[in-house]
Amino acid sequence: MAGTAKKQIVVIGLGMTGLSVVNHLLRKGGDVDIKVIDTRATPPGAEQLPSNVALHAGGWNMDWLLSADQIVASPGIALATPQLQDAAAKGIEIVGDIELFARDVTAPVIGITGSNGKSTVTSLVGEMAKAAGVNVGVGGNIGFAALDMLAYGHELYVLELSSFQLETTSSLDMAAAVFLNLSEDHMDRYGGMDDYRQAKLRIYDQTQLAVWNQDDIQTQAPATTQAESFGFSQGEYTLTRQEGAEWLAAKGEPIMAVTDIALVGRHNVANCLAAMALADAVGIDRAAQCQAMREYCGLPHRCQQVLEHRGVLWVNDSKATNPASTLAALDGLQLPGKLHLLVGGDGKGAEFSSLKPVLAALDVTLYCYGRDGQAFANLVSSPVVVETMQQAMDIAVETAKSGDMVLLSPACASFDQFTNFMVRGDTFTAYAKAITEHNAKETVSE
Ligand code: LKM
Repeated sequence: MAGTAKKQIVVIGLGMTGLSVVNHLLRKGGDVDIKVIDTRATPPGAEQLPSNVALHAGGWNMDWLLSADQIVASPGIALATPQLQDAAAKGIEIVGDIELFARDVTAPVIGITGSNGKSTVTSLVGEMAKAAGVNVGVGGNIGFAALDMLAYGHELYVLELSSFQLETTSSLDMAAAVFLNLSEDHMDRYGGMDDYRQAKLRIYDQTQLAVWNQDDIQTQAPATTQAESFGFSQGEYTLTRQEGAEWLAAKGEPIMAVTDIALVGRHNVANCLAAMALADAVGIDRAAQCQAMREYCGLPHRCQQVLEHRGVLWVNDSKATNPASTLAALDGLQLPGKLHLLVGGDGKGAEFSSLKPVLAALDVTLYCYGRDGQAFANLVSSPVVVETMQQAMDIAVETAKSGDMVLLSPACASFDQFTNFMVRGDTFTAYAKAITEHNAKETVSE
């Protein structure tokens, strides 16, 4: 058997990432046999799986798993899963999609992690690179899977990296990397905050430049890191005063007025400083950086105004999947009327008490829905507790008055009731349109 056996590769978890792994391995060719295991009964993307790749769905196949030469695990499956632990104990290599990307990429890579802001910084650095005329690939944990981009031979890759992706990555050489901030998230997958932080700190293991948030000491690279290091917020990339106004500054040089940034909110000023540090590291010129900061208005599902109806604003912040993200949405919010805030879903073991003082300072009705909706009910004196987001919206459309805002910023993952936060945001937007139109017709016929 030895010498003739093909390399057995088992991919765990289908979906977009699993498919990108399979397609990458097929493109590479060679003497490999690829199999897929997905514990879900109907794995997403099964219909796109090439027919020559075997799939075991709805549970484990320990024969496949334990006879593998390499296991490629989805970020959706914990390494602590007993079946994966059994494979690891047998000495079988377990990697993730980003590790496979690392082994084949030849162009420079920028990596971005953090509890919040990573998609914004990833997209903004991508816009800076595009403005400079660079053929850039932007993806990873957002948009395109990293391995799907490899086939296009970009000149630069900007990757958003989740803590789960970093756990299964060990040889990603980067030109620059940032750990933006740390706040409570994913406590259903980690033993505690330190485990979660250690996973994120892996981003600095093989980077030439470590960019960290000097307002959040937990993001600092360990003393053993070989990399050069720059700080943002405080440090090399900070704020200064120029012509009586607040300006972004890089290494002592004023760059542009904060009021010229298209993104809104104080946290986005910090995001711009981090993006500049990363862009500088790969030689993207300052004019291109500034153009992107003046023009880039942010992501869908991130505090996105979806409609205005009878003076009521409907805002989709479905991307708020942890409490700090919802806090950022509420920070500095000023309204002529009342805030109708929709929270709840899959709480991932988080504590929501940090929202209490902020809610106390607002004229707010709190709508709590989903599996962990109850966990929010003690934050205000008269919460509206319902089962679904749509039920909350039905009540909000009847009670909201001109000057009010209906804000979906749930502080939770969506997995209890939706496929992902994007589907949740699209559902919010479509349902808001439907019920406000209905509400308009009802009034006309009355
Ligand atoms: N075998 C097998 C599997 C593989 C994967 C079984 C299985 C899964 C579940 O799939 C996923 C996919 C992606 C589970 C995840 C994914 C991503 C769990 C967590 C994340 S995440 O943390 O990176 N992003 C979520 C978060 O909470 O931040 C996004 C939440 C949302 O609402 O979209 F079941």
